[in-house]
Amino acid sequence: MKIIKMHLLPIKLQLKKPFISNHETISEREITVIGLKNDAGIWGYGELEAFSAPYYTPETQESARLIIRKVIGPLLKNIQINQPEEITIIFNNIAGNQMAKAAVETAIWDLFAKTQKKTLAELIAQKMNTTYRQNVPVGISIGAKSSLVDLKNTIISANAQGYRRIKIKVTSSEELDIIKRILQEFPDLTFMIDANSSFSLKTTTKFAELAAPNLVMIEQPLRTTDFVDHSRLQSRIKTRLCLDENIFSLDDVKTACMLKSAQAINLKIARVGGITNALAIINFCWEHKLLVWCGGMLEAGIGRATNLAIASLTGLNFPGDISASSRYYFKDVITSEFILEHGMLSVPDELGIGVVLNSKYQKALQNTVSLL
Ligand code: OSB
Ligand code: MG
Repeated sequence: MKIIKMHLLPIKLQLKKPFISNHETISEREITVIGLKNDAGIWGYGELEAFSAPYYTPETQESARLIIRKVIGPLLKNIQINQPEEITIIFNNIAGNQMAKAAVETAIWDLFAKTQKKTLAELIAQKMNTTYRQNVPVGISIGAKSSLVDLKNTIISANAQGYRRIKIKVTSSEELDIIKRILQEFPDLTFMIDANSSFSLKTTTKFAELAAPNLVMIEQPLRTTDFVDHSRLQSRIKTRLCLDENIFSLDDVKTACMLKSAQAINLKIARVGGITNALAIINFCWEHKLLVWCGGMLEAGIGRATNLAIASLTGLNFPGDISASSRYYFKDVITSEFILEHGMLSVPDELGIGVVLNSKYQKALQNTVSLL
């Protein structure tokens, strides 16, 4: 197929509650919807997941849109694409800018799935020589809280809603005392903590005391560029470490594996430059006994649908950070809603990503000028 049109629509969504991590507090989520039209008249959609400011990763919504307009768009012009993987080979010539690449690449996967009259979940499972699950068990990520009472209530509510695993953000060593109490008070729930790079090797002295059967991993305790100190820390504690901010590519996963920096990988399609790279990472992790699972970054409906398609893979069994649509936003960009039932979200059965942009945004997208 050939891509004949590319439209970008920046959108701002108000969060129900500010989401607090060590990097920043997000009250308003800016995303960009990417619409690609192919030569058969089919539309594919992607979501640009960079944040507005460069704290979690170096890219921003503005920088990524610029790269899409100036670098990625021209690369798409007049080329014949026979398989979605071909585009990754071309995009991998661009250094960094993984989220810009992923926004366009995921839209191309959506196009291919629709062309082959498959759901994206079906196409991905087929590429991986496996099957997919119609209902996907999911977990929740809870932003940092100012009080123990607030944190406890949020945990009780998340559990009542059915989430299979609860991730709690931590930003300082003092908060680990609170986590220790939580682990003791809720022995039957499955927890993990995410430090978003807020510790140094020196401030991790309390980590060893946290070891408990209901704490399944500690995500990204140390600096975003570090593999060596993570390895030292992992060798000192029983609890598995998981890397998030460090992982932009399969090479990063190989580094983590060789250095034993972690035993788990939080995989985000956007952060690794798209679905093709994500699948290569999953294969590597499965071969090397690293626990790999699908992370999230406050996605709107298109990104959530894309995550769910990959999370549905049989074998990717650890519950991902994929909440119900109602968790973050008052109003989503798509016409349908992902509803949590028995701690699971169901994979849409319409073709491709299986969700549709609502009419307001569909019109607005069509009214933008094509960048091709
Ligand atoms: O560290 O996994 C993270 C959100 C934004 C940026 C980074 C992270 C997160 C989350 C939320 O933890 C996951 C989600 O529910 O989308
Ligand atoms: Mg994280």
